[in-house]
Amino acid sequence: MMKKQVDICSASGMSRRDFVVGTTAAALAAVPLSALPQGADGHGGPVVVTTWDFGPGANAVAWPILQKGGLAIDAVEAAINHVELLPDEFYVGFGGSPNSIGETTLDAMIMWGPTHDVGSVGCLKRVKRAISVARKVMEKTQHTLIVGDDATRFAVAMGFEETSLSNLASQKAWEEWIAKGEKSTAWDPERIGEGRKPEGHDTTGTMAVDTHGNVCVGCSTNGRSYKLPGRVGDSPITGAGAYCDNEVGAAIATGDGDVMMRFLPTYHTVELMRAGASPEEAARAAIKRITGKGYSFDGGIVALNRKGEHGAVKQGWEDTAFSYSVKNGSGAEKLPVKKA
Ligand code: SD4
Repeated sequence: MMKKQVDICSASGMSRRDFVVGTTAAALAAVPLSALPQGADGHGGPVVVTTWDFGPGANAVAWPILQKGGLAIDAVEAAINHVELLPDEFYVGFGGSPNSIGETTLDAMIMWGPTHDVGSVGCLKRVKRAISVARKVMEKTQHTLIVGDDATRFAVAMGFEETSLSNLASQKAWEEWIAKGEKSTAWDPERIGEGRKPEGHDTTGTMAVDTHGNVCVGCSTNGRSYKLPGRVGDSPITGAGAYCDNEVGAAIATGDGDVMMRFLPTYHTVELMRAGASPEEAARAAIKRITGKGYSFDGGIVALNRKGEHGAVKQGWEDTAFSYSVKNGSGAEKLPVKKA
């Protein structure tokens, strides 16, 4: 059985540099990495793309890592950590939207293109940097997904601090919601057609191609507000919340994960790009697959191919300005997302 990569490259005593050359640029393996021109195999790195309004800040954290020739996985983790630790961000990381009993729990996933390796955590409790715990699952275990209190125990064993994820904002939101005396939208059994939309949610998702042509994607969220305890959304599910293939590119989903995860839309998007679709065309087709079954939902898909082309579409979110941000060698932009 294949051993999980330890810290990506140390499993077989390779240096990180050897690992990157050996796994992602096999045809150029005899060439020292430092001698590789950027985009030697036609890839568009370095480039980084992040969802929602935290995109510019997250990309600004990832960019120096990519620019110096660092690995996409380090850039993606740093970008997502940045959002997870923002004190005022309500839908990602600590102090965010609570579940129906007032607890904030986190879902996160990281996927590393060169080895097609994944680490995820679902319903992670009392640990702040969910994406980094997910990376430990990937690097230190043979598993792909660890959930709940056991994910917390794993994180603590890996050296993460156990701490409350509540703050005044999350407590206040929960108290106000309880005071309204309404049942959570999470109790609505049917999402086909017009139903009550899930209350607030966002996911930070970052994908990058590094100077060596390695593709990586990651995402992190505290899921939907007032979810039932134990609920795990689409974000830590491979091909649902995020997906990448080193030969093709990556995609990230955000929105109503309870519906979207039924269609593995990021896997679908990447496979359509493999077949020749542009990122926007692929994302649109993946969204249309969901609406084609009669679902009315709010959500979006952002895609990046390994050439560095990007695109996104959204469904619903009539009053919500969904955007994504891109940083590459030509500059930085924040782009509004069109309807599918
Ligand atoms: C979830 N997809 O847990 C996430 C939340 C999200 O925009 O991305 N909302 O369902």
